[in-house]
Amino acid sequence: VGKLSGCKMLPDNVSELISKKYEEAVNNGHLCFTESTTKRLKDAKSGMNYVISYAPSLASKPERGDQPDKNPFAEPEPELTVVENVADGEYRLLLNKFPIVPEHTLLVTNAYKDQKSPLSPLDLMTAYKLLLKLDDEDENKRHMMIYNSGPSSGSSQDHKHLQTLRLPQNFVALQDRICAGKSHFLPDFKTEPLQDDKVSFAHFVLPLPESEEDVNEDLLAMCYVSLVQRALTFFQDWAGERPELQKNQGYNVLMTKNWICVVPRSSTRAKSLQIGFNATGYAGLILVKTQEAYDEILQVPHKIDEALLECGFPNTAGKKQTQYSY
Ligand code: B4P
Repeated sequence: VGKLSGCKMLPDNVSELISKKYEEAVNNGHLCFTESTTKRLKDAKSGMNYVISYAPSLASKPERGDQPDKNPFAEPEPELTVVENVADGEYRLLLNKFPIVPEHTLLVTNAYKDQKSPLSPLDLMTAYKLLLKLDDEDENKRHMMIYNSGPSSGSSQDHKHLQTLRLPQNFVALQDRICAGKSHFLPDFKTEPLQDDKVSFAHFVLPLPESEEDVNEDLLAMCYVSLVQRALTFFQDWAGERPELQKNQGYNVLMTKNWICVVPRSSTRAKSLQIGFNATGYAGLILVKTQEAYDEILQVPHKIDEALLECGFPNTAGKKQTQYSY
């Protein structure tokens, strides 16, 4: 288990620590990696790139793992613990016990916090620092942090956790495309966050500063708050038609070194394709567990866009916040 020196957030060699712990956990059976068939697709209509991971064996997995009533993060398994004290004991860095991509990690709060609680400036900064340490331009390795918040966001565990996973090699996510060539900015009454009008679902994106020295807790918190505020507006706006959304306000946060994105969610599962999405879906990474859904998607990739809309809200590109806000 890695130890921190001084008041550093994460050990310098955290990437090596993850690889070593992952290999050990796979070998000693503490981690259940699920094999999947992956297929890259492009939806010509929305312009979205997809990586479909087809894992039929997950269809029979119980939704909350093998012990549904237990909080797995109250006493995490030592065999999955990579760093016990992250950011002065605020978090633990754990390996995901049930990954479909290798070395998928979870930043879990040590004290119990609710997964519905907003991300704190320290949550955001710790995740950003982890991304900096894991990304490797020479090796073409990029990672994404995701936070599934609220019951309609795809989360299955209520103890606060931020996930970090490696993006597929050379994958261009929707957010990469809309941030290309754009400099960092904060939205104000004149400027809205970026949103691609070709996809059907609402998503709010901000480019992060190119230089990591310009990124700090305050900046990340301001970006996050301005994006979440727009997501909350949707629940307010839809209160008449879908009153249950007021109680179950769910959204996804996605962050790479280059951008941060918030997606308001209206449900976990799409009835159309019978598939569920967590945050990864809104970057174009789609986990499929049934042959029926897999076949339908291969035939008509655009069905994913429709399913993502079904689980989100309609795109508001081109509209000022005042036109859809309370
Ligand atoms: P949540 O935010 O609550 O839920 P989730 O990631 O959507 O995964 P879920 O559990 O609903 O499973 P799903 O079939 O969608 O995160 C909880 C996390 O804690 C999960 O990662 C879970 O594996 C992990 N966990 C549970 N018990 C644990 C324990 N005892 N110790 C350590 N970790 C524990 O997805 C199946 C798997 O594929 C999940 O790992 C999910 O994160 C991953 N996944 C889903 N879509 C993906 C995609 N497009 N690309 C790559 N990975 C993807």
